[in-house]
Amino acid sequence: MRFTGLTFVASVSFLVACGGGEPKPAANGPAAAQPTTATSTASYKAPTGKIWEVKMSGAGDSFKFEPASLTIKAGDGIKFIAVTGFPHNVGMLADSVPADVRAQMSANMPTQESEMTGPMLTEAGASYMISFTDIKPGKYTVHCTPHLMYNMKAEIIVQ
Ligand SMILES: [Cu+2]
Repeated sequence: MRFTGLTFVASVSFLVACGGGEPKPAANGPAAAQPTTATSTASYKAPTGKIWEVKMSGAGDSFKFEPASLTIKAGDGIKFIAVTGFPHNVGMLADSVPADVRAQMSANMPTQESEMTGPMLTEAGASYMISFTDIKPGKYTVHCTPHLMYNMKAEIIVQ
């Protein structure tokens, strides 16, 4: 009886933790199966510099970030504010973020709906802040998922 029960539990753990991959010691459990070890090492770093504002608006088939290009300094923050034409969101274009920046960028984008994508802003005045503290200088692109087909994008140049 007892032996049968343990065997059953061990089999289930194996299926859940490994999903067909190579066998691993059951002692480490599902926590050890997380593939995102690089991402989990960074923690949120609040802005220490200027807070910029970018408006998100739209009507008809024209949706935009204003300004659509912004030059900031590492340590600044950008507050994206829905004005009209919502719902909007702010997603960091993954291709614009070098591999060695992703962990910190992701950590600096709280409340994500998917990787480096903020929550939906559904009313006027709703906002989403991204901190650029400890973000390497470079050119980053954000887009709005609901209005991708209208090319709703902005370029953030971090100096
Ligand atoms: Cu939008």
